[in-house]
Amino acid sequence: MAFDIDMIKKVYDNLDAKVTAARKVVNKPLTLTEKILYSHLWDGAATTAFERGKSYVDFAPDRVAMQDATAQMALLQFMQAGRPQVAVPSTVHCDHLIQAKEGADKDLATANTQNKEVYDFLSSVSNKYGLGFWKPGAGVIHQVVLENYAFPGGMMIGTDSHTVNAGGLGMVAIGVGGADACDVMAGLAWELKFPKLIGVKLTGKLSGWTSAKDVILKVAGILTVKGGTGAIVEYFGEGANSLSCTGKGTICNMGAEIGATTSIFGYDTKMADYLRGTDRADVASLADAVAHHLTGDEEVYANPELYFDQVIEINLSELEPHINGPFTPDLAWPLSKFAAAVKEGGWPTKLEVGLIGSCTNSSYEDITRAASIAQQAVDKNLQAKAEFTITPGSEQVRYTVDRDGYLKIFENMGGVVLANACGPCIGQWARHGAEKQEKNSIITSFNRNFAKRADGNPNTHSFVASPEIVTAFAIAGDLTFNPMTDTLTNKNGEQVKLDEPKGIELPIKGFAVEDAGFQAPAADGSAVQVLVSETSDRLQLLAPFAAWEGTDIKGLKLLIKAKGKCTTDHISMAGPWLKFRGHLDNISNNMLIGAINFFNEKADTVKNQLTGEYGAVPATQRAYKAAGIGSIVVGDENYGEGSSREHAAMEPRHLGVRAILVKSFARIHETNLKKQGMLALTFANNADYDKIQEDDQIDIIGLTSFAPNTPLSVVLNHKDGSKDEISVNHTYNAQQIEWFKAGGALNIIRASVK
Ligand code: MIC
Ligand code: SF4
Repeated sequence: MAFDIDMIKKVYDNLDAKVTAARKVVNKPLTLTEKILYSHLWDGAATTAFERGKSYVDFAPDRVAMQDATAQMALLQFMQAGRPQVAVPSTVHCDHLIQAKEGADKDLATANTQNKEVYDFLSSVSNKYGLGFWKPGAGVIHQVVLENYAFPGGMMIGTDSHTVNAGGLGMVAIGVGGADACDVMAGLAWELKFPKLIGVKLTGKLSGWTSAKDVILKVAGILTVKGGTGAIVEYFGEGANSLSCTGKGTICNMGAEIGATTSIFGYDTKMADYLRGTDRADVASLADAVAHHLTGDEEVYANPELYFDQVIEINLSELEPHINGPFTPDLAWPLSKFAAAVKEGGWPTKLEVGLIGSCTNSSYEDITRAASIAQQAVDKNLQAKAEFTITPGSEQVRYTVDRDGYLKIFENMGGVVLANACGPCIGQWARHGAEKQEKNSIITSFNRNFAKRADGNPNTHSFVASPEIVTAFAIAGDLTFNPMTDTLTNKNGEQVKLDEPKGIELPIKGFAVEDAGFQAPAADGSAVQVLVSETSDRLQLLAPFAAWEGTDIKGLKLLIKAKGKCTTDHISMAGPWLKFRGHLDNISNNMLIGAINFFNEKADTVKNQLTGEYGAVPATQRAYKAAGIGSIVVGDENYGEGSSREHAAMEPRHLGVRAILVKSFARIHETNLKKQGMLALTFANNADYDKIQEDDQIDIIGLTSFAPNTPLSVVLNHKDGSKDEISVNHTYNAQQIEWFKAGGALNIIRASVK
């Protein structure tokens, strides 16, 4: 930790000078977001006022966090960067690879055996290059980061889209692909388009059944899965100050679901309490001394419409609990309207499973509020009708809630406590009977609910809500139940009503833990060996991608024209595929298998233009690759929404796809494609999507004069001999064009090492 407190001191020591410099160039009152961004400029100099949504800016993040499923690729890239040690404090967290099946102990033991090779790899790379390593069972990255590393006014990048969770502790924390993390660990700048700013003013105060989760469920309904793209969401107002620090974390966490670059709250007493409660009184004192720089200027919050690009106001006193879904996190239903929506939508009313926990909702407060509902099941003689699981976010939270008797309460209600890991949230759920693909409903306190995500069954209707609402629904076993108004029949045949949840923000006796699961790196790691077996099917050293051939790219086959939602879960599915995250060739066998082919409305069935036959997407692409023919993928809006996994960009690159042409991209995915040397293009005219035909041969023209802000042309050579020429846009800046030419950003770093 010493390393950290020194780093935090340095950030705070420089803050005043940097904010003052920013004030001069921006020349108006500053939002919190601007203060943090300007104080983290690469080289430190705030020389110009950046244009929001336009200027590419180089930043110097304070730390890097990576989870096991993305760290493998990030570190395989870092190993090629030729650096002896990471340049900024960095950590690896083993959380995604643990499958939920029988309960915490057994599942953890199984994971340790099955993933041994990967854990050994991550632990030895961490040891060698100076990264902190959090062992399997220590908890989910974002909860562990909030408890140990996040600090107000800091900047962090992480190889996971929910890195944004640390905004709850006043940090600009942003999800990125592994290649970006590799750059920062190698001591290079990190580039981001200066974001737009959305202000959310919170008035009033939460009460009763409503919780912090409902704020973001409501915001998701307002902004939709695309509405936050390219923007940082800054929360403020008296309502914000009344929310617990972990509640703020929940709100920021799910900001990933509206595509926001990140979300943030200003430093306040709730954050100070949380820092002190998690053994960081030293950080709280340092933050107190610079508190005025750790929140937006008063003028900004008094007249937000003058300083933010968009302002939303939510009155917490009037906010209802929300339930979002199915299949998308932005379909927001206030509790009072949900039962009708379920009936109208024809969604299965019987609830099969309620799942609480995950990185989104695992705080002491969440657990105690949910437990106050679970206790009533016992006290009021109710039999929980649905199955119920709890995935604690960290060993520290698990140990503490166990000590304080809360896990017992869930067990008494019939709940199963799973390992401190992602588990069902990322499809690491050996759900009994899921293979039958029956239509069914589940409700979780997680953040994402895309088709197939939790259990691989496309017919599972997954809904997202707060832990206390999930618990109440699990007791009722019925999606049309409204705990605020309805009664339930207990074992004695009596009608009983659930009382409002009650929670405790921070443990009265303090947090405790026996073994948090942390392994510090060797002081000198130069002698540590990192071994990757050539015959491994889990790990594969990376071979450099080929550089651009220097000409326009012609004769590309259309691999797939994806229809509708195409998230990173559709492009590179998680669940059973997570085990191949360190082996590019093997994981490429899942490429786009979830995407729906526009021409036949089927998943994983595309026409092979060489044979005329229909086959799986990866196999078809491998056939093109074997024949030395490139291809192109066409997609719809917000392509690559969801996760930060760069596999969704590396797989097509590895298999020979040359370009992705879509109506619009999600931020992280677009950057990931650029980093890997792919062409990420958007239709200048969205209606041109309709011109793409199944047997098209496609040329990309203009590459020899590829330049920022200059569209390229795409020629569609149709089977009947006719042609369409369309204009396509891109957002490459000069540096990113160099990545494309070199065949990927890593090739440039590699060249600089030699
Ligand atoms: C997710 O929630 O989808 C994940 C799994 O945490 C991903 C990262 C990954 O794909 O490994 C994310 O959100 O970035
Ligand atoms: Fe893990 Fe789910 Fe959180 Fe992603 S969203 S980090 S899979 S718990």
